[in-house]
Amino acid sequence: MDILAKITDLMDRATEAGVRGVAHKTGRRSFLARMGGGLVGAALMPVLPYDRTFGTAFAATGEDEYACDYWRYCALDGNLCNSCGGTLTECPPGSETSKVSWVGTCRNPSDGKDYLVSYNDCCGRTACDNSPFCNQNVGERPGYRMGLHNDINWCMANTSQGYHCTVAVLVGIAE
Ligand code: ABN
Repeated sequence: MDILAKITDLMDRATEAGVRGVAHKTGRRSFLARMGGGLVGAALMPVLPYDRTFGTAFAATGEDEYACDYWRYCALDGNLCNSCGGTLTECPPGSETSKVSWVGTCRNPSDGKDYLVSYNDCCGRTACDNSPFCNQNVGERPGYRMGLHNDINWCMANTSQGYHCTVAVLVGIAE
């Protein structure tokens, strides 16, 4: 075989290997596999949770979870933990959740439903001064109506009773 024939043979082999590689990647089986994956993904799409209001519920109500008039705080008497290094539902570092709490019923303006909200105080630190002291009283009654009054330090049953702030945890839908 002369040198020209050898070069041609080499080029033939390289081309064949390349074409086989492409055929393998874009072959019928891999096409069907990708189609199958796509179909399963498309079938699952409707059951995945997502904000079906596309953010308009929040925009429409203008709710601000750092303000005392946020719907979930309708019966919250205390400092907002999300302004004190915690979140809406979690105590700031160094404080612990109260063992007892006050439960209010608040209407969520974005779906019109009434929710049970547990107001737990966060205990074991001095009062947080980075938040306004909120005093919202939907459904609350004067102090002589035991159990219906929210102006109480709920850290009373904890070892460390210093009051820091209050979280608002959704615990159910009111029937
Ligand atoms: N639940 C908050 C709180 C703490 C101390 C006094 C009144 C209210």
